[in-house]
Amino acid sequence: MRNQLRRSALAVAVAVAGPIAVATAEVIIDANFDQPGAKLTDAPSPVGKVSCWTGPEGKVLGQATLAANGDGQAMTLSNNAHPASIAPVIEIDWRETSAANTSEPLTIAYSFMVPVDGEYLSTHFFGDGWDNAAVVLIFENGKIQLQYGERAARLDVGNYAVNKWVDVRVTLDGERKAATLYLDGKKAANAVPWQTNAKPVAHVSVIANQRPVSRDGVEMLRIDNVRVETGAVATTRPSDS
Ligand SMILES: [Ca+2]
Repeated sequence: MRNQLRRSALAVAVAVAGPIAVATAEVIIDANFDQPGAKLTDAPSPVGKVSCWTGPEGKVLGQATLAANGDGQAMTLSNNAHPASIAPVIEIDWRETSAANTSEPLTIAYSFMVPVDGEYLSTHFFGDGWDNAAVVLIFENGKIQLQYGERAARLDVGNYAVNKWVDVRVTLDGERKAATLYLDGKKAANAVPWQTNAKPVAHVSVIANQRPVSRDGVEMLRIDNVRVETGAVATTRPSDS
């Protein structure tokens, strides 16, 4: 009897002191641009920001501004770049936090809209560029593709309509070097391998239209509800877009 009691007490102690799976989600960036006087760099943590690269010194390729969008505001990017090969870029940056730098999954989400009717190309690098981004999301002429894995394989993941928001959500699994993509809350690519040369991801670059079309200050993209957090977040959260 006494032994049994001791065992029960021990079991309780083990249950309390044992490893407990705690969700350690850390929000790195959460920007919906809706606050009065919102700035491009708004983010809740000191480790992340959203900004715009407008071109090399002395050459302005475009600009990002906040525009009314439903009940709130969204970031718009206009482009007046020539030649076609260079364009302004929305940069979503965070420092290589403990999470970003380890194998912990990372989820990057944003709402994206193409306001251009006609020839269009916007590339979204989850990482540094064509060669060593983990994956690249491509909005081109009505189609959405995901570049991944070896030899720049591309997967058709959906279509977009002009002036219609698309909710993008990418979960990067650094341990398995795999990426899962959700479009409008639906799984569009499941655990595809990262590109071969991929490095740990600490920024996303969303590049404006690189197609050779007239760009005299024309709006090229809208982006809203930018959110970066640790953990594999699969559910769609309420959107203000
Ligand atoms: Ca907003």
